[in-house]
Amino acid sequence: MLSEGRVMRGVGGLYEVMLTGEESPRRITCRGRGALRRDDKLLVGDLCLVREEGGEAVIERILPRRTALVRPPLSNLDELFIVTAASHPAPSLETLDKLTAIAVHNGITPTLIVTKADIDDGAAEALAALYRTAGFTVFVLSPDRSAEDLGRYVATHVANGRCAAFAGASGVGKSTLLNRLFPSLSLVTGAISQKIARGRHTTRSVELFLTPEGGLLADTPGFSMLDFVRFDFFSLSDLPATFPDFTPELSACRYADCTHTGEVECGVAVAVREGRIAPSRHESYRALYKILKEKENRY
Ligand SMILES: Nc1nc2c(ncn2[C@@H]2O[C@H](COP(=O)(O)OP(=O)(O)OP(=O)(O)O)[C@@H](O)[C@H]2O)c(=O)[nH]1
Ligand SMILES: [Mg+2]
Ligand SMILES: [Zn+2]
Repeated sequence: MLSEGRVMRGVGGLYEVMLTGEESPRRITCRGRGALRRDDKLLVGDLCLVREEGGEAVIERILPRRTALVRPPLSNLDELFIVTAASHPAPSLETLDKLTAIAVHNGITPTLIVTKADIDDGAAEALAALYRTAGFTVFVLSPDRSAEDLGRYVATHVANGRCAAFAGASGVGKSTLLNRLFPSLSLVTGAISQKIARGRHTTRSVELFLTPEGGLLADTPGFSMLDFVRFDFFSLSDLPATFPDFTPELSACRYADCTHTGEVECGVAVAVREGRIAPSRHESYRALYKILKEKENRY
């Protein structure tokens, strides 16, 4: 008999699956059948069919995925919490813009969390203002600020089988924040290096947790780079729609085939001049345009 479950974590070729078809969720350790055994075939978040036989559990099949991300490697996400520190480590606006773009492209709602406002309150508020202007929901946190608003947001948006992840650079405080929201998790956290002001990759693997509201939430290892040359996150023609703050400005472009990278009478450029779009958003867009254009020319 096959039972339906969800892959909660992968450990050395084995997978922890939460069986969902039963009255109370049960966790079992499974191996993947045949070709599914290869590391990149199964993703945390996958819904799958499991066969239990003679004391052994085998994942027979992956059910169709709604979404699948390579960074962080997770499937079926509904929400992506993009975590950045106000300082230590310094935020990378380009990485934030790439992550929001990837989420938007996949139909995943991106939400920004700015941590470490205690280290640089001004930087935290400036970052929050920038991304609120771009239309995203932003939470600003520090040890001395209440996490109640974020807790409420998570309780309502990550419930009843909806799936979310915390993602962002190493050392920004993803695990610290998850522990604060869900004290029973007791995730390991680590100090950032004094010398290079960077995290030390304390969290090593992606793992999903069940929330009290029946949602699924993942802690993920930090990453510093989203390599659009190496990975096909999306193509050049998809790019404009991944910057939703540009959309209302595009009707003002003089040319129907405007690339929004420097044409005269470009709606995006006008919006930057008039303060509706942050210059950094336009810079990130242009950087992505250049990479995707070169990539398109190469193939
Ligand atoms: N001052 C300050 N320190 C914080 C805050 N949030 C987290 N930290 C510290 O930052 C360090 C890194 O926190 P982690 O939670 O391990 O960071 P992470 O994002 O999970 O890092 P990886 O697992 O490596 O991806 C720890 O020493 C935390 O105590 C904050 O709001 N303010
Ligand atoms: Mg961590
Ligand atoms: Zn334009």
